[in-house]
Amino acid sequence: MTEVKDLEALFQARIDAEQKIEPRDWMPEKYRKNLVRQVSQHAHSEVVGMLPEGNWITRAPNLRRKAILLAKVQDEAGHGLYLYSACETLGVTRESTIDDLLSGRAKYSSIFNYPTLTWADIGAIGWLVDGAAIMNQVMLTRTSYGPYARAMVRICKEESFHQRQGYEIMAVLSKGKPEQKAMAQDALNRWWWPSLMMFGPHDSESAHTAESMKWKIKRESNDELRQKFIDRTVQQAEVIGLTVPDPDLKWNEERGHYDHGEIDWKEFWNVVEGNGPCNHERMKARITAHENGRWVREAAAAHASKKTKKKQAA
Ligand code: BYC
Repeated sequence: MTEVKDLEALFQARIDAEQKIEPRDWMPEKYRKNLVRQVSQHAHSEVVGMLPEGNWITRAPNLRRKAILLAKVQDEAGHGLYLYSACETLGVTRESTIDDLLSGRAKYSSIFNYPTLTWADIGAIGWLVDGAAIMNQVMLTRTSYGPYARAMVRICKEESFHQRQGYEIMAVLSKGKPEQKAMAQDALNRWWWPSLMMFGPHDSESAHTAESMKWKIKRESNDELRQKFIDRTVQQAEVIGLTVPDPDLKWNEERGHYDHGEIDWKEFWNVVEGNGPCNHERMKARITAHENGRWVREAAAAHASKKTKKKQAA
């Protein structure tokens, strides 16, 4: 009989040879659990992520903006669905995964616990939040687990459109009246630091990075991705005449990167632990939506069982 140690060595050899791991392949239990953790948190983030922007659908400034925002929010729902499906291929049911979110056991991205106070926040979310998301997710199109990698290909195409539409909102506001430019700057001021927190703790504090990199679940570390995001976004801010709210931000010729100020990790962990400005509101909205959808799930299940019975009788 093959020993677990041998199976693990074979598994690692497949990862090193860039072969994709598929649902029926043998995998170490820790690999499976790590993926369920990351993919389910990712799915929850997509679904909870609909709430801050959904808040502005009825107040979009014109029909064009409203249609774009509606489409974007629907895209996020779709991303959640692909990711819940990818999770199911790892042997967990969708019901139990969603239950973990609604009972508060599961995490979702800290960023969605901040409020959207003005229309410029919709621009800032697209530009910064989707911008940070795509920076992190492009590497996930090459993640070692097949169903997750394939889901990420489509998600990234859509996120890239989201990022562009957010940047365009910010560009238009920045060229507008002084009040509009001030609104765009205020949104950048409030979303900048929370966006940097999306990448997670520093590598030295990150519980999962080393193992996830060994298994090629992640291909770049939290700090590497955060740095890439800063380098790219600072230049985009300059182009539209906005100022990144970090007095320590400075181009470092030697490193070929921007140096930046320290992130407030106390604020980050406070939000992750459920005490951010909107944590309670977000959970309440998800629980209400789940309750309101109960009759749809029951009707769909009844219809499916009626169809199965008909087939069996035939
Ligand atoms: N917020 O060991 P670490 C989107 C947790 S949605 C909350 O570095 P890892 C979008 C982490 O879970 C964007 N918790 O973890 C949707 C861990 O706790 P546990 C979401 C965070 O997994 C709508 C602990 O801290 N993107 O695109 O190696 C509109 C230690 O962290 C956060 C994804 O989910 C955080 N920000 O690295 C617009 C991408 N950061 O699990 C946009 C997939 C860390 O031990 N996920 N934690 O209890 C990943 O790439 C990785 O999971 C992370 C963290 C980079 C986020």
